[in-house]
Amino acid sequence: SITKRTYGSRAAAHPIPVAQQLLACCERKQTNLCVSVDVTKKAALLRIADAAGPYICCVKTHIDIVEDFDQDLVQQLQALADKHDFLIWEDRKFADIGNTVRLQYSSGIYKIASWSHITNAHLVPGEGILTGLASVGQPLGRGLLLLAEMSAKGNLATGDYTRKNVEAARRFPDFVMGFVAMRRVDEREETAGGVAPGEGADYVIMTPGVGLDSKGDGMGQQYRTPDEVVNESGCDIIIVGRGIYGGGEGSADDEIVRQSKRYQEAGWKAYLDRLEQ
Ligand code: 5IU
Repeated sequence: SITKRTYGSRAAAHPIPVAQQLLACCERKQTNLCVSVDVTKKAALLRIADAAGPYICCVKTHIDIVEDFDQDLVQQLQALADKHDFLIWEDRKFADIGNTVRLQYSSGIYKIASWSHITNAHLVPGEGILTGLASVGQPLGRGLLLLAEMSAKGNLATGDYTRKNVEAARRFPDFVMGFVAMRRVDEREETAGGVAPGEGADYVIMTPGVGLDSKGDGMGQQYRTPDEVVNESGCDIIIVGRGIYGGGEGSADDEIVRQSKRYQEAGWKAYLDRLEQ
């Protein structure tokens, strides 16, 4: 099964270039840590990405919360991605019809497709959302994650809805690289009976709601440890936000470095333990 394979062997065999890049980066830097940088100032975003950079495979942004956004932010973030060797994921959670998301992805102030290696979408509108996003992202070599599950208490992405995400992904094998999910939703027993087309495809499972010191945030977030996420649940990438940078505009650089190293080590140990079991 996928969980017994190394990131390096999966990278070599993956059909989607950006998934190859992500998995190869994990192998090269010995990290499965993605830092989620939810801050409202450009300088804070860049400072956190620079401090965490050596210890991560990916920076996840919410670009629409940055009050002083400009194109220079994107250029500086791309320069940090080159300097430290990580990918960029704009956590846009597209959720409209194909024609609208096509425009939201390519245009407006943010022009997400022009700089973000990875983005993500809800399947609520149906598979037209994938046709629309793929029309923009695929020619640029971008990858998409489907939101098959969520971390927050009481969320509605469960059961048949989760299964439908996996089935839809199998119909876009050159663009959907994986899922946001809490476990290996792509395993055989999770898909409706029979052999689905593309079964056996390698999906990258990226998982938020990871924290070592807290169980929740009072607003529905639920935290699990890297071992629970990677070793017990078989997810591939841990996403950590406030566990690394605190809250507000963020912790001091040395504290960001300390926490990034701590989550990198915990995530990598969980991965090595999973390979051994
Ligand atoms: N995020 C979740 N849960 C989800 C999805 C996305 O927490 O199910 I989909 C985002 C929200 C935030 C980050 O940007 O991941 C988690 O941040 P904290 O580690 O600070 O809770």
